[in-house]
Amino acid sequence: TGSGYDAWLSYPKLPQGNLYKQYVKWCRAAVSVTEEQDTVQAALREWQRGITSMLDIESESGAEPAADGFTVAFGTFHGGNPLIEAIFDEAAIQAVGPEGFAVRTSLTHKCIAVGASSPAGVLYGVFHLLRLIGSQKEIERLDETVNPVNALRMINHWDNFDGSVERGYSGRSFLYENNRFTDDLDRITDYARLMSTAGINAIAINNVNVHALETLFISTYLPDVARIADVFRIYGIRLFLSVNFAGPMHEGEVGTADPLDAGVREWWKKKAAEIYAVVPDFGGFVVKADSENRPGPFTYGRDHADGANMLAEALEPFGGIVIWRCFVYNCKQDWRDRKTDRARAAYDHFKPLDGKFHDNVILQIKNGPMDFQVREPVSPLFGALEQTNQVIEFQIAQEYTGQQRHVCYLVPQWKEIMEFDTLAKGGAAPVKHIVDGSLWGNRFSGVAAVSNVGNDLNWTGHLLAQANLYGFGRLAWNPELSAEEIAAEWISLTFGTDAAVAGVISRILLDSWEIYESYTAPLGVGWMINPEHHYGPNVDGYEYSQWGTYHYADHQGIGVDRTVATGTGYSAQYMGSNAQRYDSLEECPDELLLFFHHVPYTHVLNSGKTVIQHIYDTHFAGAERADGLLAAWSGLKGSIAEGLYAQVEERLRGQAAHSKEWRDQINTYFYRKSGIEDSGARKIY
Ligand code: GCW
Repeated sequence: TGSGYDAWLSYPKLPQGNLYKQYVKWCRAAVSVTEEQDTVQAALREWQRGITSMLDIESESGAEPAADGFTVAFGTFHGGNPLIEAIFDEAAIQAVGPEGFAVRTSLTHKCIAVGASSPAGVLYGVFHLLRLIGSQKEIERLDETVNPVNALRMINHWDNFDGSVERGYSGRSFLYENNRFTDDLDRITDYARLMSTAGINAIAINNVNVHALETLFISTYLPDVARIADVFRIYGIRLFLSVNFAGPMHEGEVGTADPLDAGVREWWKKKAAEIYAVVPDFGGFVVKADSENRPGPFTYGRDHADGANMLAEALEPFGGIVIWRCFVYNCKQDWRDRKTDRARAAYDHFKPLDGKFHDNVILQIKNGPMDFQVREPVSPLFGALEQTNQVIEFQIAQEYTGQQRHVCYLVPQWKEIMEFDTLAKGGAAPVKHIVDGSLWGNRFSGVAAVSNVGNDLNWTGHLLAQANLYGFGRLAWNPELSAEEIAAEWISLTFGTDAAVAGVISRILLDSWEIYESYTAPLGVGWMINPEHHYGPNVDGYEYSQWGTYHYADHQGIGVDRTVATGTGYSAQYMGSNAQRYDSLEECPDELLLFFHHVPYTHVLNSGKTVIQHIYDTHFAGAERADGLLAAWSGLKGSIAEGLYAQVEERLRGQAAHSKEWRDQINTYFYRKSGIEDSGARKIY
């Protein structure tokens, strides 16, 4: 305790009181579990761990019920547990989907029962009950059926075999070290516990940039992969691998990677068979092709459908899927070229291929058209693909949002994106209904995100970044949960149920994205960061590079003209009134103004301020509010475990200082460029 290692499974002791008595009454003595199945047994262990820690009582499986007869039971509906079979009738069972569960307090049977169709559902249900107890909810009248909204709830690791983590901000990999798989399966088990209790059911264990040795994960290293899959399986998680599109050429086995070449197709089919021989529930492949110098079908004059379908054919007999990323753009641009627009790229590449993909291919689309900036519009591909499976890709790793040194609770951002109405099918088509498959009736769909974990003792470097990891899983499970509810859950599971403590931490989390945005990138412009490592302010850091990442600031104005009349025409990739709104200088929302328009510094925003004054004001205010985060946290000293307190204090102190550097770099740059004074006459260096 105090390290943060247990995260949302730390099960803080609950205060004595009426609820405590209620919990003890039901949970003491026996728990009825009759199935030996691994996942059900894992659920039992979690249950015992949870109530022992929260309530200070032991509960044995199979022991006699308490003298007064109260008990808890869990299992699958047809798993042979008489209590489960007695409590759930056919109608209740019908309402539970493959991964869902029902939880019911039966006064007749004096039993709280968790029933599910599958062992994984039992695990989710048991954790649900633990969460209810951990957040001090009544359990005497439970009658709920809970099913995940999204079928695929996936984590993508960007871990490399050498132990480094691309865009990793919490130490090194806990999967690999020095080109070997880890022997520490205990940590992998704890990781799987964390992920499954957050609702995750799929994990790709290696970086989408597949280097030489990682190319061999589907051959030489398969036995190691299988060991990890064995651990994940217990927790209802399917393992995926990122693969190298040029894999067939790698060991000189085939002279090409052309997806239409018979030898190449055979090679992948053989690989698939070999994989499924040792990992029978293998999830499938994640593919980054023709993207940032990775190999792909373009080399052979083929398109992405040719590439993805070839892999899909190899996996189909085994029930595997291909997750094909849409992060495809020209990364060798010249900044003088104002026609090429990276924001357009995913849509331009993939919209014409709609309907051409096999039905076990899923396109994975980043939430925005650029790259996980603190503010971007929603990718216009959402809504545009009517006949293609798709998942949205978020980034839990805070590459552009403070790198887990600054607090930035991202759930509110993800919520906003999920709620965005694409206007597909003529309206009321929010992103959440596209990615859950309901709008177009897709075979596969869901939500994926780049992980933020590493081998730091607290997993995420910044303790508060655990809220993003937990929050992603919860939101993937149920996009209707609010950012506030998710924060409250995470806080009580991590710190306990003291209301004053919860109030402070919740405020910090909920304000943090806005604060980070205000002292970093103004009005949707993005990219004002140091090249390569992407940490810290550098207004022209990416201005003259080849990556397509420009703000075009000069002495007169700033912003990217993406309008139809005079710009790149990107705004027309949206549907209906969205296209008009973004295209219009007057109607474009302030926070995205510079994403869509190039304007003079004196342009007046909808807020009534000029662009330049907005830049000054938000940067002064943001840096001040960063001090406020530290001050708020300092008030918790003595009220939470010292170890947890201290590690966050250290980060918030760093953030407060670094926010001043952001403020000053940005304000000075624009003051010098524009020559316009701050109306508040504050200090600009
Ligand atoms: O944002 C960029 C990152 C790369 C990453 C790439 C991607 C894995 O800076 O590090 O590569 O996105 O998503 O493929």
